[in-house]
Amino acid sequence: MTDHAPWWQAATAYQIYPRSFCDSDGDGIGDIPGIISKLDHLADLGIGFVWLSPVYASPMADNGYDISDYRDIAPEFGTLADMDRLIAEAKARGIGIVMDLVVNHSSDEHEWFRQARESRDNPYRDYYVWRDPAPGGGAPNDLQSNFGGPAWSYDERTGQYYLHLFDRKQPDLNWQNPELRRAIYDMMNWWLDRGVAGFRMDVIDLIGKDPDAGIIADGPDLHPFLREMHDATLKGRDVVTVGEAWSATTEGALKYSGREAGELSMVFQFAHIVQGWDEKHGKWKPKPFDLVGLKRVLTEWQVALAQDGWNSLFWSNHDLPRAVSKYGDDGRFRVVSAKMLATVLHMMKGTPYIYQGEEIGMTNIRFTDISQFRDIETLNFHRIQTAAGVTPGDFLAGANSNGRDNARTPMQWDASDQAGFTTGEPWIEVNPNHATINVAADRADPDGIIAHYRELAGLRRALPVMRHGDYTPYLEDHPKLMAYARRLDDAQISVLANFTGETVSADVPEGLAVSGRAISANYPGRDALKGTVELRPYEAVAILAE
Ligand code: TEU
Repeated sequence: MTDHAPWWQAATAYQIYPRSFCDSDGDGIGDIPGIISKLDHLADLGIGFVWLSPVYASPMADNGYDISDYRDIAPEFGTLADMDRLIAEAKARGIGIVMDLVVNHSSDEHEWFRQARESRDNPYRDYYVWRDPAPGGGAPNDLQSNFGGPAWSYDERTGQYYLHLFDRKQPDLNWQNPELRRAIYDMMNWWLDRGVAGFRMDVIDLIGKDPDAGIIADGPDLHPFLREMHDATLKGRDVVTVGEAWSATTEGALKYSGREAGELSMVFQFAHIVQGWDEKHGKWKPKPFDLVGLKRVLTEWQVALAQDGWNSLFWSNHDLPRAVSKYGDDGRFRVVSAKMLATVLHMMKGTPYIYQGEEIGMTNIRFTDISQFRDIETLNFHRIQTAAGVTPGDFLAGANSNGRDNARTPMQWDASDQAGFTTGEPWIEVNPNHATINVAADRADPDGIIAHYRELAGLRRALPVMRHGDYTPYLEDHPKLMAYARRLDDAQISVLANFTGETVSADVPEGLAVSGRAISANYPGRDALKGTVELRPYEAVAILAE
């Protein structure tokens, strides 16, 4: 199995949010030429493939997750020629470009939807989900949008409601229509023929929905559609596919990513993230960090996908807060805790995803006024929460702790005015801490966070035990430490990490005990785990048995 394992199991992935990565022309918005100018940074990190958030033509209601033309590039990001150049330049550095495929919905400005809303008998009408008003008037049912408010909007002209599980500018596509499905597969093949290395599939667990029955995620047609898609597009191509699936269970993940499933390479699921959200108010209400709960979920997934299927490993993405602010310490112990999080995550089994800026320990931003936020989800919730009487202070606490703009402040390249992101006015504020937290400064430090990530990517390529070893957790009820071992044949890696800013002493459990070589560490001088150990603040060590 290890010999014939697919390339993406040895790869480290990197997510780029193009709007916030690098601006080449001074309009304050990141773009494709900007990305090309930074490919050496990714090559140096040892990245195998990039998940590129959407760059397609879009009115940008949701920063590109609302696509108006699947076969063109948004002018603020560049041109198709730029995209071809990005694919080629990345490939020359051994990096694949994975496109974000947003096909649960399109933009309301897509030609399909413009046509569809013309008349009830327009040939494109059935590309979207239309329903008559309820018998007494009003929406067909009480389905709610993920961005707040009803999931149905009324179309005056044709007298019906259309479904949108996100913003009203993001009408849901009707996957029940075989012509729509064919049009999507053709478009996917068009990109694959252009040389993309695969797709990250946005909210793919929603495409099999049955809105009349109130079934949204994991609908009855989900897996049949994915198998059909696979046969029509992916089959026989050596590409990677990552399905975003908030609803996935461990059992479900095997349906998507099992060897025989014929669907996707892996799912990108959020059980470990949601575990940290408030039961009632979700992410908008901060909840104290619970390491035991976090470990329980991580372990559950490591164990369930040990024999078959494949995990995505991540702390953060463009929808989530910054890892070091959420799970580490973004003050005094920022650098060591960023490295600790990297070691703990990358030593697990799966494909690790670095979200842009994580490799330099970028932090959440603290906004003090609603005018500073840009995200459509946050702005919608602000309206709803304000109407419901939530105080500005409580709103800000929630938005600053879990809001999506945290991940979207510009990439911090250097200490200059706008962090080297743009020569113009950035579309969202640069974090003031860029004066000290930036790529140039971190890179200049041989002990920097970048160096730590580079090392981890190299180890993943080099060590079969890191890619394919099984996973055994230790100290599962310990509230401050995380511990696990990976084993393959005679090889073993033992990982022990302190999630607090205090020194913690612990007795090393028998199975974890090891002596050998520290292959990933954030403090010098530990080459064994034995007897009683004292872990320094946020210390993490991975030891390869010798
Ligand atoms: O996100 C899916 C999604 O459900 C998010 O709205 C999520 O609930 C929220 O952000 C929690 O933090 C995907 C994309 O990743 C996101 O950027 C898009 O806005 C969304 O789909 C719609 O395309």
